[in-house]
Amino acid sequence: MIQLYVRAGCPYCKKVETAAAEMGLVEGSDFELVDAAPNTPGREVVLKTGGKGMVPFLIDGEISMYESADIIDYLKAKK
Ligand SMILES: N[C@@H](CCC(=O)N[C@@H](CS)C(=O)NCC(=O)O)C(=O)O
Repeated sequence: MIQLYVRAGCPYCKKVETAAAEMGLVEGSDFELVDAAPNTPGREVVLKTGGKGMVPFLIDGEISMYESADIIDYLKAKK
């Protein structure tokens, strides 16, 4: 399943979450939200996979990306 790494208080994360909801995507069945606040296991995955401590971050199998606009485009295309 697509994993979307986010943290509380991140407007770019909220933008992606809102866009996903507007597309009709459902958390838990279409994608999984993972807390990637500093000092969490989710943040470790983001750093290890993408090399930067930045959210939102999407992982879908071998594909990963940081930019919220890219993530939204990816979700739209994949839908
Ligand atoms: N251009 C990026 C900006 C992402 C961004 O600035 N994210 C902030 C949080 S809103 C961030 O990761 N800051 C570092 C941190 O949270 O540790 C996008 O549109 O996704």
